[in-house]
This record gives sequence, structure tokens and C-alpha cells, in this order.
Amino acid sequence: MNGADILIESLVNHGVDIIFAYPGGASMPLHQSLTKYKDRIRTILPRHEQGGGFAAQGYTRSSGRVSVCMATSGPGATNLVTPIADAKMDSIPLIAITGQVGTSVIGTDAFQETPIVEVCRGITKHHYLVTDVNDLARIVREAFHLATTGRPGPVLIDLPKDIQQAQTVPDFKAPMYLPGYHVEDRRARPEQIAQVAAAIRRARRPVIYAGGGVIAGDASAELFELAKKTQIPVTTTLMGLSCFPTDDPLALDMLGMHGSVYANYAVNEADLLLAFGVRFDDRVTGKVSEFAKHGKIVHIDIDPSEINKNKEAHIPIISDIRFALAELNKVVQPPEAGLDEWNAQIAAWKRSDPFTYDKDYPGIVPQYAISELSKMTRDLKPIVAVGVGQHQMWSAQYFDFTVPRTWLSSSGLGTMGFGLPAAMGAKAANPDRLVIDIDGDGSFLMNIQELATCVCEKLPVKVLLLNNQHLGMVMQWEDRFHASNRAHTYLGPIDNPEAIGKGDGIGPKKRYPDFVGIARGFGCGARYVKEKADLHDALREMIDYDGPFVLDVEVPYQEHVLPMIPSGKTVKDLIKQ
Ligand SMILES: Cc1ncc(C[n+]2csc(CCOP(=O)(O)OP(=O)(O)O)c2C)c(N)n1
Ligand SMILES: [Mg+2]
Repeated sequence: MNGADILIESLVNHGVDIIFAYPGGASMPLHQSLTKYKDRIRTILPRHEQGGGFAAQGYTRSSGRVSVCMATSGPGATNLVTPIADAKMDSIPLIAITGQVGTSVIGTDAFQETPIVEVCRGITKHHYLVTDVNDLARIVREAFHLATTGRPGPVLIDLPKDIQQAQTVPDFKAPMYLPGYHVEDRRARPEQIAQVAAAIRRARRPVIYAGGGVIAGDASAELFELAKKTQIPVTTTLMGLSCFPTDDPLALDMLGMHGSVYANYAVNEADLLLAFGVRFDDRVTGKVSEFAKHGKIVHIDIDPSEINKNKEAHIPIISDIRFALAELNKVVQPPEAGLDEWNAQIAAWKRSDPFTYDKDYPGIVPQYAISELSKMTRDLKPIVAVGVGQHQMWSAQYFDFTVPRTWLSSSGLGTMGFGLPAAMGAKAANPDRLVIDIDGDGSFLMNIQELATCVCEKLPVKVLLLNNQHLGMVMQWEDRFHASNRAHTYLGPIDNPEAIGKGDGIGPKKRYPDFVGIARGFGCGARYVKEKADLHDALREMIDYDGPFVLDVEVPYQEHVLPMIPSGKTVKDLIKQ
């Protein structure tokens, strides 16, 4: 077999059924091989490698199955850098394959040569430059093992063209050689579990702080059981959303910078913080020395490097989270003193400071559009992808998630342009599910070319475009911290008054660009909506449309995401209005 066939057959052997791949000179043998295996692997052609990388992530985030993206050398490879960095930050098991120039010219600035392994060294879990075709089958085995075990992450395989063409007799069962990588013993010990159970027994104001690790570790059911057994309330990070049903009475919703008032108050007053699969990110903690400083911290994570990284834990446990929670559930008892008083206090906070917005606004505010969509689709349990910005935070606040893996957000890297391709990949993985990209106009434009993929590859995703004509989140910071001085956050023509913050209406008089026209040009269904009275009907049309659909919703740009704890500040600085 040649190297290209060995690689593709290895993918098949690892259960890969879809690959997102964009060809070029240095990856042509791989694409030729993909046509041979087309009965077993579907190749989806994105319209930009970044779109392909995010589509692969959407596939993985929604299904839990490892995904694969591929690009040619040079510019193709560098276009994958952002999705790889994104996957690293959010611990997504992604295999990125790049074509490379022939081994004889590596290092000569050959046509379309970039040292992509060097470029990606700090943003992969591991990376390979293959220099011998006899290593290839083993390397692919290792790549899948590394990407999916322990703390998941992206693995890059850079494959020179001559290795793709070289012939050998492959050994698909070649043993892996990974000295120093031993994840199998990361399991909480019985005495550690007993310690946690004892801490829970003594607690009066406990809170569970659950993150993406609970989803990655497939531990939602165990988390639910623990919360129900003990009546301990649960707040989640942005990455943890959907790991615990947000409509449950014990749900405190998201915490952190744009988290709920009640979650932030509860964490601040907690005497026991149970941190599961989280990394004490600065968007969660604010000023880290002040975060959760009134209580003991239990931190369970599979990655030893997370323990005591940002915040010291009183009970640090390196463990697979599902194993740890399952063990804990066997022995745990509810707090001895009862939690009635604590949960009553939390209920009072929920009543006095719920997520809220101007319900009487005559037009459509983004929060309303998201709430309506959430209500209308509740029974369908749709998969929701988002871009980055205000619309992302409002989606996190106002959409109800009841099933794990239904929330896809570029969280750690915060990459605009994530939403549409991620939704596209999720739709490829879940053809029978409703998949919606709730997007901002700035973010949507960054990977809008993927509408072509959605149409041509028959991936009918829905786009709820919350179009405020601005880079809303940056604009909000201008409003709050820079006296509303507009510094390149308006997305229309530069001679419009909004460009310098001097618009007089609630929206620019002329809107730009014509997203409905663009969407139709790609072959999507599309509609523009401005009146509140029309929203329900427009959402219905979007959901029921047979094909990809863009609903361009005119929303005001004056709205701010609240509450807000400014960067590096504490719960005392929480802004409610
Ligand atoms: C690739 C990238 N560039 C820049 C930013 C910085 N940034 C964060 S949010 C934001 C505004 C996003 O605007 P839009 O997508 O319209 O969403 P909105 O906030 O208006 O809802 C920007 C520019 C980013 N997160 N990602
Ligand atoms: Mg916007």
C-alpha cells in the first residue's frame, strides 16, 4: 500500500466516517485515496480550511466521537492553526492532517512549505512529522490514543507528499510507543472519595462548579445523581453548559463574568466548592485570590497540570471524573445540617436577580429572540452553536439546555466564525437533529463561505443571525470603559454616523451587508425580520424550511450583556444595570 492509503485505511479502522478535507498539491494523494474509500468515509469539502477545522470540532463536540480535518501544505495548513488552537483550549479530540512538501526539500522554502509542526508545537497535545512510511500506521494509532485519552486534545500529523506515495506493507497493529504517557491510573483512590464525602457531610453552603470535563468525561448522569442525592446546587462554566439541565430547580446557570447573579453570590458564599472538570479560568474567577475564598475547594480533574494551577485546592484529586463521581455516589450522604436554609437563600437570590431584559421593547431584543427560539424548540432538544460576542453570552444565558453536547461554543479561545462551520459539522454527525447557529453579524461574516458547503453537501443548518451591525461585545466595553468612543466596532460603511458613534436612531438607517441577498445567492432560504409581532412566524419558517436557512433579525445595538463582573474584579464589583 502507499502511505496515503495506509493513512485513510487507518482512519477507517478507527471508525472515522466523515472527514472535512480541502485539497492541494501536497495532499492530492490523500484525496485520491479518499475516493477509493468513499463507501466508508464521507469527505466533506469545506470552503475554507478553518471552516473544515471547526466543522470537525462541531462533529466531535456534538457526538463525542473524535473527528478529522485535512488540509494541504503551506496556506492550507496555516488555515488550520486557529481550529487547532481552539481545540487545544477546549480539550477537543481532533486529528488534523496536513500535506507537507517532499522530505527532500523540507527546510528549503519549497513552494507552499511551512513548518507546521513548529507553528503548532504549543497548541497541540502532540504532533508528528512523518519521515518514514513504515511509521505511519503506528503514528495514526498513537494519534487517536493521544487525542481521546486523558485530557482530550488535538493531534497534528504532517505527512510529506513522498511519504504519501511511498509503498510498504503496513502493520496496522504495530504497538504504540508512548513512553511517559500513562493515563490509565488516573482514578480517585477510596480514601480521597471518603474525604470528599466527609466534606460534603459537614458542609452547610456547598456548590458544585462543573465544567467541560464533565461533558468530555461523559459524567452528566453521575453529576445529576450526586446533585439529587445531596441537593447541592450546580453552576456550570461556559464549557459545562448542557452537562446539567438548566431547567432543574438545582441549576444555578452559568457563573463568572456574564454568569448569573445567584451563581456568583452562591460561589462567593460557599463553604465548600466542588470543582469538577474545570480549570478556574479567569472569565470564571475574576480576581483569583478573591474567588471562592470563604470555603474549602475540592478539585477533581484528569489533567494533573490543572491541579493547583490557578487556584489551590484543599482536596485535589487527579481522576477520571465519571469514575470519581460514580464512586462518590456510592458513599455520599447529604449534608448533616441540611441544606434548606442554603437553598432558600439561593431561591431568594434567584427571585431578586434573575436574568432579565426589557420585555416592553417595541422591536426585537436579542435576549427575546433567543428565549422564543428556546421555547419553540424545547421538545426537539436542538444542538446550538454560536459565534463569539454578546449573542454568545445571551445564548448561554437564555437558551435552556437539557441534554449534554447540545451547546457548541468556542469558549477558551473565543473564536469568531466558529458558529456556522461548527453547526455544519454537528449536522453532519447528527443528520436527524435540528442544528441551529445563533450568530452575530461580525462572527457570521468570518466563515460565511460555509453556507456553500451547507447547500452543496446538503447540511440544512439554521442560522439565527442577531444582527446589531456592530462588534457588539467590543462596543459594550467601549460603552462601559471608554466613554462610548467607537474604535472600529461598527460594521457598515465608514461614512455612516454610527462609525463614530453618532447614530441617532436605534439602528443605522441603511443596513449592511444584505445578508438575505447573500444567503439566497448561496442557495439558502432567507428572511429578514424586524417587527416583534413577526418573530414567531419567522422562527417557524426557519425551523420548518427544507434546507439551510438564514434568519436575519434586526436587533438594537444599545443592549449590553448583564450582569457583568469586569475583568479581574470580584463579585463585589458585579454590575447589574
Ligand atoms: C477571530 C476573532 N477576532 C476578534 C475577536 C474579538 N471579539 C470578541 S467579540 C467581538 C465582537 C463580535 O461581534 P458579533 O459577532 O457581531 O457579535 P455581537 O457581540 O455583536 O453579538 C470581537 C471583535 C474574537 N473574539 N475573535
Ligand atoms: Mg454584532
